[in-house]
Amino acid sequence: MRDKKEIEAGGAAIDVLLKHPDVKRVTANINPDLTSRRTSVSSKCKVFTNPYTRLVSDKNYIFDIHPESERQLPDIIKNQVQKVVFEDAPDFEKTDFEKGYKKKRNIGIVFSGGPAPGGHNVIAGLFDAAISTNPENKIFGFLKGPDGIIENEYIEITKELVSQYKNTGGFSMIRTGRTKIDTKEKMDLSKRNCKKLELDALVVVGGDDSNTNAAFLAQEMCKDNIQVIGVPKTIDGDIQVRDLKGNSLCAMSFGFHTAARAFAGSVSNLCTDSGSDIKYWHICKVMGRVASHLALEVALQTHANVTLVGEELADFVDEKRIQKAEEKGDVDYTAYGMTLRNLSRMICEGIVERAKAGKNYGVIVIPEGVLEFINEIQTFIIKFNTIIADYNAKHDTGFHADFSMLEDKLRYLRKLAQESKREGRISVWNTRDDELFNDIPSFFQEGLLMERDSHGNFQFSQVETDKVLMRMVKEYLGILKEEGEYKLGIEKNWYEKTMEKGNLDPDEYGPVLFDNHENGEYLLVRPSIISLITLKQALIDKGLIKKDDLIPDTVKTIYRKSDPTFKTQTHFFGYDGRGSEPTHFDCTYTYNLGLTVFSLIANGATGQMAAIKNLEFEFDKWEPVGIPIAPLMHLEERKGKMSLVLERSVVDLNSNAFCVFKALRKKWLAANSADDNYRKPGPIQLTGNSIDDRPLTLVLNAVDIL
Ligand code: FBP
Repeated sequence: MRDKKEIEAGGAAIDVLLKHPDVKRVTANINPDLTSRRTSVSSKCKVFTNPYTRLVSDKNYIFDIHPESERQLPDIIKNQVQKVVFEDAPDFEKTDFEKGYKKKRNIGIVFSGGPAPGGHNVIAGLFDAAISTNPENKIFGFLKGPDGIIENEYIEITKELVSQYKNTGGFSMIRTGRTKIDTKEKMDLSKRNCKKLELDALVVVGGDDSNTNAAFLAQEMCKDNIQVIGVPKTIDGDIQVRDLKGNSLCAMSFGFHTAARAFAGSVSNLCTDSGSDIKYWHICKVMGRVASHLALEVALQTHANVTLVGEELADFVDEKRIQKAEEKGDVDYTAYGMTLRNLSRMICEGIVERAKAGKNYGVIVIPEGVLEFINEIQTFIIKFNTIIADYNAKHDTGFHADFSMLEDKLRYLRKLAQESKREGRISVWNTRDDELFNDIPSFFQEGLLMERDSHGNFQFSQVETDKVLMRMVKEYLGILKEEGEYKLGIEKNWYEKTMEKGNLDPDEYGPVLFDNHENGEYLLVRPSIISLITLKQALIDKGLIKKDDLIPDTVKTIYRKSDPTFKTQTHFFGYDGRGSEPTHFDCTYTYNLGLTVFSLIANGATGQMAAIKNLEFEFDKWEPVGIPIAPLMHLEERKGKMSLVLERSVVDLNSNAFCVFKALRKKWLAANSADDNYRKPGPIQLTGNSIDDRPLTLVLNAVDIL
């Protein structure tokens, strides 16, 4: 054994230690798991086993085309769904088609928006297809997102790079960014740089905003013969495409499965911890800027006790408030949606029910974007988007630069409200808005007023939604305690044993202490007993002790046990899942997306989004397609004005996945003496039993019971 001091002092011994093969092996960046990931070969859809593919337009898919889309995207609006098929003509290789297919191409690719596991495999698939078709083809990766196109920053993708990053998570190979190419100047620079690189095609791997960008780039670069192809990326799962008849063309964006599985893994571990230590409620906020697809999938994967689904909350109508208002003859039907107060009460119901069954612990899943579906908050978000956009349109410096402190922002809002009152005009911000907003805790006010992202989206991930909600939950639980409603059920056996140990008769005290002494498995202290004082009074009233006696210690112990403390641990799952190593599903999906991209390019498509149809079924049913982007667009409020954007897909409350969740959530709440129903999704791996896993949401939605 070497002298420890010698090692710590950085003497000669440390060099010897660092050179030891075991030390080298365990401190290397590369481990066996990474090596096997990098070398794992993805299966190809059958059509890609052929050297060439063709595109066949399918007129059966129809979309509800927005007139604004027709006006702004005239050259790509008539695009149709294209199926990738293989050519089997015997003299095929001698045709012009082959020459066109094999011609030397330069293709640029860019990642745009948040990372999503599987992106590297899109590049790998595109690279492999391009090089195997013509070894002279070149793929260029624009660096750090759309800024790379605007600033002409790129690298050439090589075989070595592809092997280094294949099947690994993140977008580290070329990085990503959120810049939007939304001005003439940025568009001109992009076009100039694509031409400088002699690009035949540009591939935009991104979410709804980035595919919107892809459509505008396709329109703009049509005349220059530069094709633009989009790829549906986002862990949020909100790029899902169906035609007007409900036919699914893209059941899920890539990255969703991995992120959901990563979140579910952590949430499931917390379920285990919570059920072991039985003292915490774990509050798990999971990413998903708007839609609650990730939260729903995590619920299906883990059976957490309570999961909120934003889309369901948006559907909520407060009938009681409507009735009260009707009685007063004062009904404003737009003002009876879900409020933060309603929501906190709904959460409390679950907590109180479980407590009655002796369970003062559990796991709650909250979607990051839940506020978007809360009527009162959404109104604030929309109003602020408009106020900030109006201000920025008139000032060189911008709203956030001019009003850096919350106080400054509030003062500006107050000024707007007072102006509108003084001038007696309808304004986006009036004194009532100001009053309501001033009731909100300041950290939350700050969150609602913070800077929007480059696409004008409200940055939900930066707001401590969970903190806001939990503060309200705690407050309401306090009220319920005062009302004697929030009590921890006492196990009958434990009660009897404890009383006998304290030489007291459980049957004598039981009816005085508990509501359900006769038949309860978990005994509930009477609602009128809410303190030691009220406890003593109850014992005196029933003659169990005298006025001057003390409450027996055993009875005090039992009472204290029935008085729950609501202890929480909050967690945010988002960036971790975005950076996770992709699942087998996402690896295969994205590699085939890359192959599809090349087929679309080699066959002259532009303004299309590469997709794989039938993802919800087994791999041999997967069908690569090109989906026209322009017909999927509609008008939405962005940065305070209506803009043409790709429509996001939110959770369908009639889908099988949601209906199953709704039917089983009482079981998963497990507010009874039985065990919890937690499910363990297992680790993310490329091999093993789970390799055929796909999102449970997709599996359920594909079940046909008719
Ligand atoms: P994309 O839509 O670009 O895929 O990003 C989605 C997302 O991961 C959301 O879930 C989250 O709200 C947001 O990115 C976080 O953004 P940022 O990386 O800017 O913090």
